[in-house]
Amino acid sequence: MARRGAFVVVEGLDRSGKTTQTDILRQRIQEAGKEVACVKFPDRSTPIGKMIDLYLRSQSDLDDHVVHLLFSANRWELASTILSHLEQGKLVLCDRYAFSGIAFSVAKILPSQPSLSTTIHSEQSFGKLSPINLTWARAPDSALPSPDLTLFLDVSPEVAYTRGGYGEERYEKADMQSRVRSVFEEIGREVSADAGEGKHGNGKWIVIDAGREMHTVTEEIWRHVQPLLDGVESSVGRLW
Ligand code: T5A
Ligand code: NA
Repeated sequence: MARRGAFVVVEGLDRSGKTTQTDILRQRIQEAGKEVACVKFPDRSTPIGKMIDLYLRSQSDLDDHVVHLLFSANRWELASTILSHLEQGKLVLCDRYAFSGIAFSVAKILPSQPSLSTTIHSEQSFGKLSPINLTWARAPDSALPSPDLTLFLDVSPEVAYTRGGYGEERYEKADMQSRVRSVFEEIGREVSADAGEGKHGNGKWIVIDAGREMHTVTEEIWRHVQPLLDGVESSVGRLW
């Protein structure tokens, strides 16, 4: 079987440097003579992406469940494009993916000092509508192409706060960011546990300390991506 391209996702908190690092990585991959296709979520250019953009800029208000489904639909809009790039042997580099979808939606319901594992798995309802828990949040992204590698750019909300532009959009508040970080940690533990048990479903999860100098972060990312430049033998997995 011909080798397909690798699917690499870059995740992290707001201002962790995802876009900066994916741009550098794209150039490096091209300099290495390999084909690369870049995607970014949310993709604000599609009709659904435009609704998300209005919401993020606080120009519209939407129910949390609705927003969650829009973010997921935005990924489904590009799912077949991602698959065809991979089949053509291109490495797909993706700035945020379903992990962001879960982390941000679930973080909204967490108390500031979360007793995380009970809260995010809880089915209980304390309002008119059930709050978004991990099980519900995962469902709409189920069966999307799963990444071979997710690089989680970890940065403390305090460091992120000092970086340009922080504070302009809906979720860019320190308490929200630390809750998002907790959910990402939980997701990372689960993905790593699955990989450890030999379930390849959701690929590998690597935490990168993104609070360091830009070029140090770049070099560490490159060490993980370089082995994937010649593609992957196995077929593309599906999420969860
Ligand atoms: N969201 C997203 C959901 O709720 N559900 C979903 O399903 C998805 C996909 C918008 C929001 O949507 C939420 C999450 C977000 O809150 P976005 O469009 O990706 O998501 O957000 P952006 O505003 O484009 O990007 P971020 O804020 O996440 O920033 P990046 O891409 O992480 O950071 P970047 O590269 O733009 O860098 C930020 C600044 O830091 C500097 C850069 O020069 C820049 O000024 N910087 C560094 N400075 C010092 N040291 C380093 N190592 C640095 N790296 C970068
Ligand atoms: Na970005």
